[in-house]
Order: sequence, then structure tokens, then C-alpha cells
Amino acid sequence: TARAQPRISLIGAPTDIGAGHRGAAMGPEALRVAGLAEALRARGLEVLDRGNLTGPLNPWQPPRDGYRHLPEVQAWARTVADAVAAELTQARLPILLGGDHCLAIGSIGAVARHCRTQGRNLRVLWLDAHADFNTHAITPSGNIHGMPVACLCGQGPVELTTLTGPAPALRADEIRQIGIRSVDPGERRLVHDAGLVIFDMRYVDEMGMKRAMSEALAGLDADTHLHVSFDVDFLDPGIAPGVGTTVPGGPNYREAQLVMEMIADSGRLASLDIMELNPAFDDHNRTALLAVDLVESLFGKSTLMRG
Ligand code: 4U7
Ligand code: MN
Ligand code: MN
Ligand code: MN
Repeated sequence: TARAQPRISLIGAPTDIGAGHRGAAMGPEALRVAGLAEALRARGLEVLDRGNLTGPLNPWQPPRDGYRHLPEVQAWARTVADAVAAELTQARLPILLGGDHCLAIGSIGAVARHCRTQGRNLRVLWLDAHADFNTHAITPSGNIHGMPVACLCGQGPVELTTLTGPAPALRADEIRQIGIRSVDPGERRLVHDAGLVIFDMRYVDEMGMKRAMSEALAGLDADTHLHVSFDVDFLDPGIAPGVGTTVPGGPNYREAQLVMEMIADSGRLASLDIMELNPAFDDHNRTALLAVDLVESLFGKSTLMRG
């Protein structure tokens, strides 16, 4: 059955304010150079590139009270939230080009707010090597890109937990994490207590990616807004070296394709983050090209026509 084609808006957020390595600020341009807009247009989609957001420069300071750059992260996340909200209001599909993963507090905060106002159900798929559920008390680094899921679930500084409205922005049961293989000791306890549903790499090894994704997508209805937060370090570093925090043992090319194809088949994708791409660690933009290839699948490209 024909479905209305989404109208896409690309939003660049060139910052590494929440990360432990510099370079993710170059992510948006690397995705453009890799041909993201052109690839989507070739699929018949309408794409507007809104250009880049602006915000504070990275002062590269040590953490204070367990947070690095908290005021600057708040400023960036707020700007992202406003930009994403504006696209959703116009019934467009925002693609956030990161930038580091702290910005998902803004994008998902705006998406959640939009869903509450519209009375829509929400499902967030968090594709990542990491659970990103640290707090100031347990973080090994102070880097806020390791904290966005906790902040969205109401655990974190009030500057970030109430960014888009009353905390929590998100309920743990609205989230499914896939590909997880690095969780810090204190973080383990928190994700367990929060009741987060995690299809970690052990699960993928034992059950296969098809099973993991069927379960992660189970229960979507015609009225569900599906948000995908794609941390590029989700992918195995052998195919995706261009990230600051590689963790061995991630999904291979075929598994990653299947993830994207199954999301496309759900027909529910309504917003997307492409985060943590770090061109300073990449090899001739290979990771950005791979991300574009995967995003094509996410928007319905497949090798053969399917029923
Ligand atoms: B990303 C880490 F300690 N957990 O908190 C931390 F291992 O957005 C890494 O998923 C966080 O890339 C990675 O600093 C954040 C670390
Ligand atoms: Mn992440
Ligand atoms: Mn990660
Ligand atoms: Mn990272």
C-alpha cells in the first residue's frame, strides 16, 4: 500500500560539547560530503537542508561536580530541541546530524513533547555500543554524551531533565536499546533499576538480529511515532572507525542493514538522529559513506522488491 512520503529536514549540530574527544563537530559536514541529501532525494524524497545550528564553542574544561560543560550542553540541547520541534510542527521528518550524543536530550525531548501534545504513542530505538545512562555520581568521565538516556528518564541535572517540559521526558518502557556492549559498573545498576529493555550483543549473538529487532519493534501501532537515535559507534569498528569511542564486537554490515530494513518495513519512522560521527578518526570519509548507505536502507532502499 502506498504511504505518504515523508518530507525530510536535515539539521546540522556541529559540536562535540558532550564528548571526550574533539571532532564530532565535523560530523554534519562529513555526512553532507558523503551525499546524504542526494541519496535521499534519489529515493524520491523531498529533502531540505536547514544548514547548521550554532552554539557555544567547546571550552575543553575538566568536569565540574561530575559534569563537563553543563551550561554549554544545555545551550546546544535547547537549540536542537527548538529546531526539531519546529520541523515536527510543520509535519516534517527531522534528521539531526550530530554532533555528539548529548544532543539527543534536545531532539528526543522535543519529539516526546510533540507526542504528548498530539496524544501519540512513542517508541525510541537507541542504536549504540553504550547505554548512555550515567549520572554525575557514577560517570567515569563526566562527559554528558554518556548521560542522555538517564537525563531523558528524569535522572540528571535539572538543566537537562526539564529542558523540554516536566521530567521525565520519556518513560523507560518507551525505549529499546540495541547493540549495547559497554556499560560502566555504576551504570549497570541504574539501567537495571530503571527497567530499560536492552538487546545487547550477547542477545544478538544468541538470538540473532532478526529476533532482536522484531522484539524491539513489537507493539507499534498505526499511531506510534518511531524515533531512531543512531550512535555510529553502534557499528563494529572494523567497518566504522570514524567515531571517538570504538568498542569491538558490534554489528557487522549485514546485521546493520537488517536493522535499518526492519525499521523501514515498520513504516513508522518519524524522526532520526545520526550521532557521534567523528571525521578526525575516519579513513577517507568511509564511516560517513557507510552511514549514508545505512540511512538509504532506513528509508526503504532494498536490494530486491519486497511485497
Ligand atoms: B556515547 C562512557 F566511560 N560510558 O560515560 C562514559 F565508557 O554517546 C562512554 O554512547 C560514553 O558515544 C559514550 O564516558 C557515549 C565511558
Ligand atoms: Mn551514544
Ligand atoms: Mn556510543
Ligand atoms: Mn561516542
